[in-house]
Order: sequence, then C-alpha cells, then structure tokens
Amino acid sequence: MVDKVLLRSKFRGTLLGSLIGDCCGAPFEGQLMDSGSKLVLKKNLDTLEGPFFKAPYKKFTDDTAMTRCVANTLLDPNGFSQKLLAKNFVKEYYKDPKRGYGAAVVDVFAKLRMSKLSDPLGPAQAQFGGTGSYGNGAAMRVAPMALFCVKHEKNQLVELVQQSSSVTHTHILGINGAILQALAIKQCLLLDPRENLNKKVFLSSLKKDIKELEQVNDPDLDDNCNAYEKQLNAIEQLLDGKIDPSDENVLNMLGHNVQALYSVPTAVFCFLKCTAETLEDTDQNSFRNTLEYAISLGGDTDTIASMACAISGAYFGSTVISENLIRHCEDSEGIIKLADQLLEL
Ligand code: R7I
Ligand code: MG
Ligand code: MG
Repeated sequence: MVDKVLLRSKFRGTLLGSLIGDCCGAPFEGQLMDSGSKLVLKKNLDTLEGPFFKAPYKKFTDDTAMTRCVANTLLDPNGFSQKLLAKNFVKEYYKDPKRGYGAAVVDVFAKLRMSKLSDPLGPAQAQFGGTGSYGNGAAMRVAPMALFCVKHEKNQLVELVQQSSSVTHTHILGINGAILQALAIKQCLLLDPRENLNKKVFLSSLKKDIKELEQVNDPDLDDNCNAYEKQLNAIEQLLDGKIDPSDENVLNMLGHNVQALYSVPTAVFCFLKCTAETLEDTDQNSFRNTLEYAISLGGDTDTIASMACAISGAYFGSTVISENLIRHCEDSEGIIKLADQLLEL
C-alpha cells in the first residue's frame, strides 16, 4: 500500500532522481568510459555525497530545463495545452539557451517563436525532412506527466505523453520512448519498496503495454513495428543471465546514444540491474548504484542517468537519496517544490 507520506516521498524521488542524474551525468556526456574514467566518476559521486561545499555546483542541462517546463505547464491554472507547453519551452530556451540542447530541436524553438506559436505542432513535424525527431528529448522530460497521471488510467497517461511529445518529437520512436519511460515511472510509483520487486512482472507489464502501442495494421510496411518490444526482450535476457550483462553486451544490445530507442530501454535496464529483487538493507545503495552505473555506460550520460534515476526515485522515494547529493545540484529546492505541487493537484 502506498500511503500519502510514501507518495510524497516518491514524487520528490522521481523529480530529484531526474535532476541528479542530469547534473551528475552531464560532465561525462559523450564520453566512452574506460576504467580510469569510472574511477573519476566514483570519486566524483563520493565527494558529492560528502559534506556540502558551494563549488563546484552541479548545473543541470536541457533535460531538467524542459522537465521544469512540463511540470509548470501541468500546474498552470488554465491547465495543460500543447500551445502553452510550446510557449514555455520557447521562453525557457531563449532565456537560457546554453543548456546543451539537442542540435536539431533548437530549430523547432526558432520556428515556434517566429510563427508566434500559430501552429504549435508544425515545426516538430517538419524536422528531419518530415519524419520528425527520434531523439530522446521527449522521454527525458516526461517524469512530471507520470506524477500528474498517477491516479489516472494508463491510456490517459499515454495520450497526454503523445500530446506533449509532439510539440518537439513526432517520430513514433521518439513518442513511444517517452511513453515507455512514463509507464516505467508510473508502475514504480504504485509499488511499495517495502515489498519485494518482481522484475519479471515489472517487465511483462511494460511489454504488454508496448506491444499494444506498437501494433500496426501491416508489419511488413513498418520497420519500427516491434522496436521497443525487442529492446524489452533484450533487457530480459541481460537480467536473467542468458546473456552476460557486460558493458559491451549492454551497449551492443541496448545502446547509449541520443536516440530514444537506444537510451530509454537502457535506463529501464539500469534501474532493474541495480535494484535487488528481495528486500535488503542495500536499498540505500540501489539509487546511488543506479546513478553510477548509468553514467559508467558513457554516451548520453546525463539523459540515461536522469531517466534511470527518475525510475529509481519513483520506486524508492526521496528518503534513500543522499541529502548532500541533493543539495549539490542546481535548484533542488525548486524541484522539490514542483513535486509537492504536483502531488497537491
Ligand atoms: O531529442 P532532443 O531533444 O535531444 C536530447 C539530447 C539529450 O541527450 C540531451 O541531454 C541533449 O544533449 O540532447 O533533440 P533532437 O535534436 O531532436 O535530437 C537529438 C539528435 O538525435 C539530433 O540532433 C540528431 O543527431 C539525432 N536525430 C536524428 N538523426 C537523424 N534522423 C534525431 N532524430 C533524427 C532523425 O530522424
Ligand atoms: Mg542534457
Ligand atoms: Mg543527454
């Protein structure tokens, strides 16, 4: 049973996880991690979990900037709309453009601004010659949607995520990646971390939902018709020991780049790999292990760590997260406030 106290902690854990993964992963974005870099990472995180010091203050990137926009749009007194979300993204980007945004999404912001938001979906649809972006930008910012829909039916969450993704990402892989991330968070919000975590059941539920989403009329005409289902099968094989979960195998099978298909399933895997199935006193370490492991895979480290830690935080709640680590991240107080406001909705 998830009571209000636990739910508050889970809401905070979700958004803090998202922030912390982004802030701690950002310095390693784009790197291939050798054993030396992994040692630097470990020391780096140990220092951040130690006593508070002002500098170096861990800055967040576009992942958090856009997550805050999604949360604020949901909290708007007039309610969520695609136009308002587009406006909030544009305002945020032009206020603070140096946050490491995706190379192509900034064209969407420019067109939205130039056209005065007359067609909030047009610029995203025009990306990449009309196919839309399959980057992980819609998935990386989706956490507040899962919080908002915690008590709603699953298909309401799916619809809302489709709408919010389409403002920047209209490619089916970009949208379905965001839905997978949202569904993983929603499932974790409803699980009691004081009970055992059944990873098989967790994955089967995701697979069932993804299969429904990926159902198309004619599979022969659609290359992406079971793309995420395949990735979830790969997670299963890596978890049950059928395939050695070495970094090499994980990267080859799941990936670690900016494409949603090759990063969202990786984040789900990081959470499952680093969380024990049976209750252990190592729960305190699961969140930190998820953070460190996700970054240690290299590639799109800020985004994969952000998504993995959002899932872990949704499962465990904020009480397992080091307070020093939280305080070392930019705007952690603002993020906690947003989580509490979303809970009050
Ligand atoms: O998806 P998006 O918001 O980027 C998010 C990433 C995260 O890692 C952030 O931390 C930040 O670093 O960026 O932004 P997009 O520009 O839409 O997509 C990201 C990149 O994916 C693009 O710049 C392209 O390199 C690639 N990409 C594509 N390439 C070819 N064809 C996305 N869609 C396509 C495509 O259809
Ligand atoms: Mg980023
Ligand atoms: Mg990134």
